[in-house]
Amino acid sequence: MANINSTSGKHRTAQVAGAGFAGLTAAIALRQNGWDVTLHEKDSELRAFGAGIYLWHNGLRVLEGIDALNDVLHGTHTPPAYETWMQNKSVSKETFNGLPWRIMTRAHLHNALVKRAHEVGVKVRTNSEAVSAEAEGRLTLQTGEVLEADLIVGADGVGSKVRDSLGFKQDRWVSTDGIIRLIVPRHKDKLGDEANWDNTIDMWNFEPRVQRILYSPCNKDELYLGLMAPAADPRGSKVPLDLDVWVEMFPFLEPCLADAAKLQQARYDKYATTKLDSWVKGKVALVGDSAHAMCPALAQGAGCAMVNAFSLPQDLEEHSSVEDALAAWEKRIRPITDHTQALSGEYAANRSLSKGNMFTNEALEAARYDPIKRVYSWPQ
Ligand code: FAD
Ligand code: 5PR
Repeated sequence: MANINSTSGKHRTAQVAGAGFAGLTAAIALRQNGWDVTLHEKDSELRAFGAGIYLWHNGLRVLEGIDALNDVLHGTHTPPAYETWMQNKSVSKETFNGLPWRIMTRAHLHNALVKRAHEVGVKVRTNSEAVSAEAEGRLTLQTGEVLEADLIVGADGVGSKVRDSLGFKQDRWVSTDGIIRLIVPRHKDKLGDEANWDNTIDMWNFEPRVQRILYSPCNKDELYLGLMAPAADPRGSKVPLDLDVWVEMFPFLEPCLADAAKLQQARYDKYATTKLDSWVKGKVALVGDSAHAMCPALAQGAGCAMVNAFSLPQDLEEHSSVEDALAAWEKRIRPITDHTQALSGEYAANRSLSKGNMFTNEALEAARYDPIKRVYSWPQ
């Protein structure tokens, strides 16, 4: 088996920093390929932050590859269409040629990954914060403990300490539009009959002010709301919600908005983008937002992160040295992420999704990729 270190005959070891979608996927995929994996989470427990998430064919295929798909599909939703409205009028209904996609709560996806990590034998350490890494294969924890491994994975998110300790050249920027993300009860029976409330509905308004709601049903009970307004708009960006300003623009969503306004822990977040000269240094690989945080317009940040994480053991199987494997991995898989990050950033900057019908073949590039077969497998 290629995952047995030929010099010592022992299982190769990986230390993974960060138990978000990227770190969990990397840990499970490596473990499934025979690696001895320890996953470090700085928090006191493994839990998901944020509200809802879209996964497309690429991310769903990763879940299939790590044997977590059936668990995830139960209790999630594929809308009949992805609809776009401008000033309350429908401008497009997209169905992506049958390309699989799915909406779920972040907690649901995270729970399924945590369950799978335990099943395959990933060793999980909570209250374990990584502070730095070295290219030779060392991870240093906040406690001062230094761990040596054949592979270090920095999956510690947009503020990555692993990344920053290694001195990559980085470009980082933050958007002018931001978003409040919440899960609320669906209240489907109270929403009137002006829409198919099982659809995704991306509701844009430019008049009398810029305000948008991305309406995303996650299952029969839970609704993911993304409430977008420019950071410069004090009422639109206020948390907890300024109920009047949202109900005035979206009166038909009042039952859901009233519940949303009760959520005291709501946050307004701007979009962060990070672009690095390289994702790899020696035996250290960066995966997920630590390497490539992107605007969410194409809903592919986690999808790309999961594909990249799942791809790591594939390239590690094909090269005798970890250093060569990581260089090959970045060369092979990175172009999809770079392209998606660029187009997502362009869409966000120009508010392009408001035009409708923007999920072109190009925009769906990342979604069409099949990480198991390692080819674009859609349209079939
Ligand atoms: P994180 O989720 O940030 O996880 C990092 C983990 O590491 C956390 O658990 C953290 O506590 C831990 N940690 C941090 N520092 C350390 C440390 N030093 N040591 C140990 N542990 C540490 N993507 C999609 O695919 N679909 C979508 O629909 C979608 N919608 C989005 C909507 C918005 C508004 C935004 C902003 C993003 C969206 N994304 C979406 C992107 C997606 O959320 C991220 O790309 C993804 O969650 C990144 O996962 P990650 O594991 O890299 O990072
Ligand atoms: N799509 C999704 C999303 O969550 C956001 C956007 C697009 C699924 C942000 O919440 O355009 O900002 C977007």
